[in-house]
Amino acid sequence: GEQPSNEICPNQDVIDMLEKLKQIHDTKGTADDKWRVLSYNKAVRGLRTYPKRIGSVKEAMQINGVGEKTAQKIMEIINTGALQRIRYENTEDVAVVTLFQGIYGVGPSVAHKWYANGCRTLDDLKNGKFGIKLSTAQRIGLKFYDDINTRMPRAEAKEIFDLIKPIALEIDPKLFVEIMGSYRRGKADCGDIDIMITRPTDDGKTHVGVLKKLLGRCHERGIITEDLNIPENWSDLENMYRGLCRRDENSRRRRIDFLTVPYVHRGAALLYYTGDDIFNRSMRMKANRMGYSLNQKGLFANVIRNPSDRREKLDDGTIIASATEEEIFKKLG
Ligand code: DCP
Ligand code: MG
Ligand code: MN
Repeated sequence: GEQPSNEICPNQDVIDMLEKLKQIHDTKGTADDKWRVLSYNKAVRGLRTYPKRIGSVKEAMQINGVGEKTAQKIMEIINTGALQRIRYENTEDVAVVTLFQGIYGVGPSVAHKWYANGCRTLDDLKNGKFGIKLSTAQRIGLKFYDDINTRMPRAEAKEIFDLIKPIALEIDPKLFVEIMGSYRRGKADCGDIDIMITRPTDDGKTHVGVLKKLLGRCHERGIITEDLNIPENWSDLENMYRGLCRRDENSRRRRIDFLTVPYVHRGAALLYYTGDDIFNRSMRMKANRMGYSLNQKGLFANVIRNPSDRREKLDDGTIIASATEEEIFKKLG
């Protein structure tokens, strides 16, 4: 389940320390760091449900997702109350780079580049110091830095969704409009609002054109306030839009994403965009173990991959489930 349990975790101090180390690796963002983030994620998952205080490296290694190196770190935390690795990894750039990565559209590489150029504060960026040029989206991200980095209560996500859904249905009553992401997982607060739009095609029509119209009307009504990423080709069945919205003039700005997909892919897309990312990874692994391949378009059989680079598909295979989540779950047993 997604919600934290009410029971007290006997290894909470260990989890907190590993999360801190994970955060540092996430900020550094090299390929190695990314692997470490994944591995600490797995370990923390296992630790959360482990019922008693860990007493040895050997015991720690029995926990799902905990390897030898992590087990040693766990015992270091338990025995000393600290983790030397955090001090070693927490170089002076980490705080600044973390700050910069809070700007919409800024990832580890840009944040490190700005740091290397001499930038240290958001004001340095606002004032164009050190010759740094911001993209339009980054400028908006900087302007609404606090709003964008504040999660909203799920009630507010619902209120905003309830404003937008009727506007969409006004445009076309046959639309399928669904809220996804953390809201659909039942989380108490949401980083953004993720909305899917699609439409059955049995009458020969599609949802093409709806998103552009909807965004226009939401802008007119002051619900959407800034665009961050606009689709390149409005005539595609599959589009992604990212922007900012607000419930009313007195509310904070909130991040909002719209996704349009072909109707036949809605189940796979719902599954993927509801997540979370760790759940998605396990689902893809489960599919792979059964000889299938799962992505946001569907579940595929007979995909042929390049043996020397598994990421490259030599044959897309045949789609065996995609319209509903139920059929995907069924095929995966
Ligand atoms: N997703 C994913 N891998 C990514 C990014 C996203 O699998 N790298 C999927 C799972 C997410 C979903 O897309 O749950 C929506 O992405 P969000 O970034 O909106 O994340 P959430 O809605 O889960 O959380 P938040 O409340 O922070 O928005
Ligand atoms: Mg979200
Ligand atoms: Mn999102």
